[in-house]
Amino acid sequence: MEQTMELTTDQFIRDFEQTFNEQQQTLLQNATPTELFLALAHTIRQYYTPMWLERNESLSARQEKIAYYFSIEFLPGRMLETNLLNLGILDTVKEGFTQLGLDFTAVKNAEHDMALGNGGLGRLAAAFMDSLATTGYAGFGNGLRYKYGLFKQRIVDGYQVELPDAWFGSLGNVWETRKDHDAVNVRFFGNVYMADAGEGKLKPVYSNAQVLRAVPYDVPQLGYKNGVVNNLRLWDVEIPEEYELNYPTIADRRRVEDITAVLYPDDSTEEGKKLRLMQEYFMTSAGLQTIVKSYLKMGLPLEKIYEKVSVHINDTHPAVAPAEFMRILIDDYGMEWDAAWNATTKVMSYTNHTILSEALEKWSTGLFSFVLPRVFQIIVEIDNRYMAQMGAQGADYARVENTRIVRNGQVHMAHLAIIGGHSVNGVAQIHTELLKEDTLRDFYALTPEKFNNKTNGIVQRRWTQIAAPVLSQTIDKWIGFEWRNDIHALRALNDVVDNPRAQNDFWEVKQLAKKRLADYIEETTGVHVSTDAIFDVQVKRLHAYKRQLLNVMHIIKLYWDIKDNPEGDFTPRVFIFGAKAAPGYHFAKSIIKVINELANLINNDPEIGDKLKVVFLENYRVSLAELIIPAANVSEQISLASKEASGTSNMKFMMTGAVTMATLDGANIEIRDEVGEENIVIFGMTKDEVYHHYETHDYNARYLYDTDPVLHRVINTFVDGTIPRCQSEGSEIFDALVTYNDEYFLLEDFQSYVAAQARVSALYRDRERWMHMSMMNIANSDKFTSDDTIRQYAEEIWHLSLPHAGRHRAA
Ligand code: 8GP
Repeated sequence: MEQTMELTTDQFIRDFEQTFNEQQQTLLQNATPTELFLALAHTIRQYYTPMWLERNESLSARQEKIAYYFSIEFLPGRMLETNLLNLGILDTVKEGFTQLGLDFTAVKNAEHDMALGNGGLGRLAAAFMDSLATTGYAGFGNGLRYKYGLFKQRIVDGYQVELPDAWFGSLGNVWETRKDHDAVNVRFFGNVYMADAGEGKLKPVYSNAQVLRAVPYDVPQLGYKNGVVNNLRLWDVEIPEEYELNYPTIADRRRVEDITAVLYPDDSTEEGKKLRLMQEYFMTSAGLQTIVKSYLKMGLPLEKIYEKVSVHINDTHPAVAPAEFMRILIDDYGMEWDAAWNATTKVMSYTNHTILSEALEKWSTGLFSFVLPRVFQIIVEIDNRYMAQMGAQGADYARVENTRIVRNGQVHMAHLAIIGGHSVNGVAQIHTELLKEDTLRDFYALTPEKFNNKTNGIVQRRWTQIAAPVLSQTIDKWIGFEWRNDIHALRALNDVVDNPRAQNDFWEVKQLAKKRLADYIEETTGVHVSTDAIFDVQVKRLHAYKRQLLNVMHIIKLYWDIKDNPEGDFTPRVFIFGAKAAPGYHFAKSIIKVINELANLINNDPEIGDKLKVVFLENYRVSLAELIIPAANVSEQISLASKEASGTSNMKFMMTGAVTMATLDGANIEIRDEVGEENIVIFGMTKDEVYHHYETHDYNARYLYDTDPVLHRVINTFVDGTIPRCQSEGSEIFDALVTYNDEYFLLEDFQSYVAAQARVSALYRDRERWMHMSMMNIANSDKFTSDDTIRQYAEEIWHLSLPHAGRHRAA
């Protein structure tokens, strides 16, 4: 139901000027974009604050069930435009700025991305926050208030250099509100023993524990034109006054502040591991403590907390939640074990985001029991009872053994999340199937009822109305405005995909977006790219399984094709990369170096000219994605089949009219099902073929290298000096591909990739055919709205009902 704020341009101008004058005490004309941004943000705060208060009051008055989404990452990017769009006043504000003679774009760009996340997982968490508010469900986020977001990437001499991302800077987070009254204490370390509590009960007694204060900062999450404001709660650490004497030096304090300093501190050392475990426990414990407190305010029995509360464990980082919840119920509120366990398993649910084993966190029992002694005791008890119960049910012994929480001196966090909850989901159909048949197969055999799939989604409003305003207007022109409120109305575009005038309009839209990106490329890299070329884009974290290197191998092949035959007929291409490599991931960084040196070689070769360009855009992040994605003709989604759990950028590219170059992996498969086989370009092995290689061990990369002359030449290019200044990186790549037998089967998929790319070139030259494909992608992208994904989570996992409309909702 649509409901926008009523705000005239004149009223906005008055409000804005008043806030500005109160805050900045200078003339509007003299203000920097940052000063204007701050004043605008504060104006908006005044608009949504009454809605926020009302939402909280109405949820507690009606005793609505609330789902809490626990995640170590949230990656909202910039919030200004989203907040304006969702309040329904984006156009009014833009108009107001025009009347004031101010540059809205400069002001919007003054906002620093809120980058409290790495990539897909964090962006999905942020998308879910938006969709929860938009669908109206009571779903709140729970995470950490990092002072530094994901590192800022600079490219120096072709190498990635990591700088701190001081997003918080001196301005702080303009959207947040500190909630002192909800602060709680969190305990680490020390010794715990059980003492007699009378009536035959025992209670834990702590000695020498470190007690830290967790203080929440709430960031409002606005629903799209519905007056709903949900809450993203980010925890910060402080030293409680009564313990200040324990931290006499600044260095002592810094060690505490480290808990909320950075996302994923380097965990290659024991100290680093300890810090990470502390972060995870800190946000989980603080969140759960306040959830129980606010539940009890309703005066309902604690045993029934699952009727009003769901806790979602986003990947394994908050997977200590079931044990901590047990601790709170038993130790802090005196509940019996069985009642507490019943409540816990009904409250908890878990999403897995990758089958890569490094993400299924494990802690050594030594470290875990040192940092969290009481929680460790509880985990051991959960584990023992699990064994006993499974034994009593006659479950297969080997399976039970494989699914234990404490095993071989390690605490398996995913196992705790699964045993301690009622739901496990993957993030695309193929991924969920793989969890069932491979990664978590023993769990699936023992408790199949817990497994379900929830294919990811994206906030389509951001990727069209905010990132691609001209595309949005063109959609309006052809099918009307309804799609802006009901994304499924976008399907009406199917009727015009073959209309030559519509095709022409959408072609022009893409050209404009390409021009915008081309200008940015020239400005930031000095490389001139022609918008007549195909813009072929791969933007995502750099990881071997995502196979940026396969893309590079194809580029090398094209390079040789042109060098061999400079006069040949060639469809020009611009290859655009954006990718951060994890700071400790050496091989990924070598790939970045090679891409940059290859780019230098190609971009400066006059014989190549505009036929081929390669660009690496540094510091890929949400706001840069908003510039890049709408400009793409080709979306590279080329992970080894089975490895990319879902992908979400694939959905954003599709929605803005790029054609996907895809392996049958993750959500690519579901994209194919929506657009039809002929409107996507598929290549490469299937997951079953990949698994066949795993089973038979028959893969021989060296044989392919030796027998395929094209491959041979391409791979030699890494080491024969053709690409200057990357000798050692080139040999690492050579070794990975040939000497160490090519873990991600690039050589096997190479020829099929090259053929698929040739098909793309031919298709692009047939503009009618290409525009048909491109528009089919836009027209059928509605399936991937995170609003629908979140509805499924709300209904099928969290069992929420839609809260009644508040005062701010239209009748
Ligand atoms: C990502 C998956 O790689 C991606 O396919 C998926 O779309 C996205 O999650 C959202 O579901 N996984 C991660 O970002 C991930 O596993 N990160 C953890 C290791 C930190």
